[in-house]
Amino acid sequence: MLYQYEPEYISGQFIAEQLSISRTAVKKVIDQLKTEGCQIDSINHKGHRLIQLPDKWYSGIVLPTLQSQKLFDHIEVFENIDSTQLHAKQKLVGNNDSFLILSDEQTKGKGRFNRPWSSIKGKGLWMSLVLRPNVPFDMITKFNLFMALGIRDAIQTFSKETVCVKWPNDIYINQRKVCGFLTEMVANSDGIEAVICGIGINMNQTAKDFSGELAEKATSIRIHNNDKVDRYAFLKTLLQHIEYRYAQFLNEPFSAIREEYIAASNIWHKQLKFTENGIQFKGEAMDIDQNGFLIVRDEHNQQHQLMSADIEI
Ligand code: BTX
Repeated sequence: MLYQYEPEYISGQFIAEQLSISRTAVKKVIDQLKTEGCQIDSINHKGHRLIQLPDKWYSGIVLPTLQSQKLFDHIEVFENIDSTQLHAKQKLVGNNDSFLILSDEQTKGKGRFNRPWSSIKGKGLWMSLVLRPNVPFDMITKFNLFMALGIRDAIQTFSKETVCVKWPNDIYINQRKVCGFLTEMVANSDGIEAVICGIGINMNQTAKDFSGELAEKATSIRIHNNDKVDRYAFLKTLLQHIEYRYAQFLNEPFSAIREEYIAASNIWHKQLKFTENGIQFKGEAMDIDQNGFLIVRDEHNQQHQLMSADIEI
């Protein structure tokens, strides 16, 4: 309620009436929120006003914020988890639900090929989305391409600088990675049972939060925004864009977004290092074909069609 009424004051009496609880219970919860780091201004005879939230997901705000979305049935919010992706994979068994898993922190966040994904507490958006598209399993590559544009568009609305897609799994700002995502699936001979899209977005890190190799490689939305990013506003925007792109994925071929995807990509006109199936070579990205495969010309002028590769920029 404090978030909903911000920046107004609301009285303890009003909160108590709305929630059918006692004023003592309201006071207890407000005190607890303050110890958790919520900055709340409480004035006698006037009430309480939210000044600032801590860097934490409150399900009481996440749920109403995402109320209008139609992508999934339910949401689970954690303060700490090993990996939202691992948890999502356990939770999808034995049901047909679509759902979202969010956590403030991951202790074993994973990227592709089991690489570690840095997911420090309260700074990023670490989430896994389980969807149930009724499509053949070779559509998974196409799914990834649509998601990339959805994530790119959402980050762009919060960034002063241009946000690019780095085929097939990353989003970049100014040559640095702001987001990595991966799509895994559970399938049988009839098609896909579930798609699990794990998304890691650096939202509110400052430069000093990135150490080791990330000091050179990573960036956050905040670094390209005037201010700290409102995590709830960003989550809402992201899911709106994903919902739009998911509907597009279900109804249209990749060719419908091909030009948009090519224009959003940051891999053109430079020598790059590619690794696919353990084989490395240097070359130049030439095109993305009608199926979303990357066409590369190597140093020996040979052409390759890549389905999913690692690219060093
Ligand atoms: P990736 O394998 O393309 O990226 C991993 C590489 O990115 C690492 O080797 C490291 O160099 C770099 N890296 C690690 N952490 C960060 C970071 N926070 N920002 C920028 N660069 C980083 C991309 O894999 C897919 C990542 C998906 C992560 C999400 S988070 C929610 C979900 N749960 C989970 O365990 N994974 C997914």
